[in-house]
Amino acid sequence: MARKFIVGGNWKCNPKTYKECNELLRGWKKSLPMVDRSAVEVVICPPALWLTSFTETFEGLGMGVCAQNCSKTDAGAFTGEWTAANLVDLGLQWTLLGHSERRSLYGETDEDVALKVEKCQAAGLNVILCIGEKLEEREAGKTDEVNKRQLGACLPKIKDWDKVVIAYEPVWAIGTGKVATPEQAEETQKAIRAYLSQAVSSAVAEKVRIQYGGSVNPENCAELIKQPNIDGFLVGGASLKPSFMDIVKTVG
Ligand code: G2H
Repeated sequence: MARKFIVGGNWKCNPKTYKECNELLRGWKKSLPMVDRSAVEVVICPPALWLTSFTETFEGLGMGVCAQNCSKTDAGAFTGEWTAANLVDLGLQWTLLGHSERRSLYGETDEDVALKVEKCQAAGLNVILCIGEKLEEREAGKTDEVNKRQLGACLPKIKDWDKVVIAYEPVWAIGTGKVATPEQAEETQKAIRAYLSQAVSSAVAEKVRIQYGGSVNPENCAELIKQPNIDGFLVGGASLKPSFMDIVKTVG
């Protein structure tokens, strides 16, 4: 069965005001009739404070709402955290996990990410699981090794693969304007799929969707999406612009 494309808009800690969010959404509404949403699933990841403010608007636009993170614990004395079950209780269906900014700026380890995956699986929450190598790791020929390590830590926790999307995001391409070439992204994503085939099963490898993320924009997305192992994108900076819809249209 063909994999349905999926595009995520990761707003990170943006925009600066609620008003700007509304303006962005108003602009997107105008482009909507042009988008074939049967061909592409779209999920938007606003900052946590606004997750529920826009649920109706996003749903009206045919888009899912996605948190950017969740706790590795259950409820308890964990100031500043929210659980996978909290997200489900609010009617949300998605969260990102393991984004490289969480790993590098907030010290999240492979084990932390695996625990979070476990909580999301238990709560029935869909996960976009981010993995990817740093520049020095790519230059040392360790790209596949890093991806296998980050993904491998999570494999024992995943029982329901229908609730997992993988986002391959080379760290050197994130927010730098330096996008991976279609050949680089395809080669790496093909290797991720081959690893899943060997470590889990060929059926899982065949059905799991793998996004590419890192400086995707309306100009470079058309060539990337032609690659057989690229099933969509996780878009950061370009998802804060009206032209994000051009990416969605290109994919769909
Ligand atoms: C990678 C990506 C979104 P950007 O972080 O997850 O951001 O498209 O700005 O590189």
